[in-house]
Amino acid sequence: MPDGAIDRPAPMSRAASAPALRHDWTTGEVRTLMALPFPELMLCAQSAHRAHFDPCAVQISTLLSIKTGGCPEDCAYCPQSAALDAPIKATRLMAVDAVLAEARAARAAGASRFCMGAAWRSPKDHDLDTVCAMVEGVKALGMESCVTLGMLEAPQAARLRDAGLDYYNHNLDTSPEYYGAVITTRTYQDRLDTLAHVRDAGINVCCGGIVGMGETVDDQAGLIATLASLPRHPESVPINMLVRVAGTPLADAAAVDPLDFVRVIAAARVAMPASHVRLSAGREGMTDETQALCFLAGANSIFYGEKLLTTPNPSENRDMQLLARLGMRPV
Ligand code: SAM
Ligand code: DTB
Ligand code: SF4
Repeated sequence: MPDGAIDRPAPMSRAASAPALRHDWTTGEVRTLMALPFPELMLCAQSAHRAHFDPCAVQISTLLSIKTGGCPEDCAYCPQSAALDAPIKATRLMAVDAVLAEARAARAAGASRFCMGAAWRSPKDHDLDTVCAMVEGVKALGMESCVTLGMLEAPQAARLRDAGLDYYNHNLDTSPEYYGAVITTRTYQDRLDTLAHVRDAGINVCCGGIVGMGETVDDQAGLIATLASLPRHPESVPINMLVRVAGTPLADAAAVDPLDFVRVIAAARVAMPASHVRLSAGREGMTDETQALCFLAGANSIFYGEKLLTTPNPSENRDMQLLARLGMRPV
């Protein structure tokens, strides 16, 4: 072998040789998986990851809040809820041109997907016209589009599909059992209904949850089992570490042990091996080493850009440097 070369295993033929996707995960099974010794769990996660993806590639999405604050829902984690005492100024829906200027900047910085979030319980039909124009504009820039607008009826999902929407984000957030401790203004079934409308419209589903809201490991496992038991695995699975925002009821929630967070990422990867697992909110407070472990556990997507919706995210430089240090590349 020449100097400096390493004896790499031949690249696996992906997907063709992978086991069939399962849709019958139970909470107990996921719980058992998460309780494995760390090296065993990492092996399971990496095997699943490599059967479907290049483990060195990270998908890059940039987020923009197109309508901030004043939301009628009471999600205990969210600074945008009007029911809470968080210092977020409510704004009107942004103009299409202003949104597309941000999308162009995100594309120039290296993002392949542009995600637009609105603090609504559900969109009004005239607001949906504006959002559809944004989706068309983002598509015309050659980027993938994603929106998160709250609950949707089937005809609204069809309109977004007709505008060319690639992904709809709608999180289950936690287990069915713990949901009522976090949100009282809507039900788990409401969320499942919207997910069905989006799926049936043929739009890719982006659906995940939050770790660090005081839930048990069983709740974390219950979330993953529920996601993995949907009729189609969500194509994108964002796993957020709670960003504790002053003024929200969860401002003083106990910090998450980073290794426990890595276990949730690994469980998502094993249960939904062909989905993109996004290491989502919470990276600003994470060390580079924790993020590296998340990538080793199968995370293969991040939010990129200095702001999430209302809270900070690592700088673009820090992210590009981290990926370069790990020999990984943005896609
Ligand atoms: N209003 C829409 C909805 O709830 O579906 C869309 C926007 S909402 C901000 C999107 C997601 O962001 C929530 O479902 C939640 O999972 C996540 N999120 C909100 N605040 C967060 C926080 N403080 N920390 C972590 N994730 C958060
Ligand atoms: C998701 O799962 N995380 C993103 C996106 N989907 C819309 C939102 C994170 C929000 C974090 C708190 C904030 O910045 O307001
Ligand atoms: Fe509103 Fe979404 Fe925040 Fe809940 S998470 S308060 S629905 S913006």
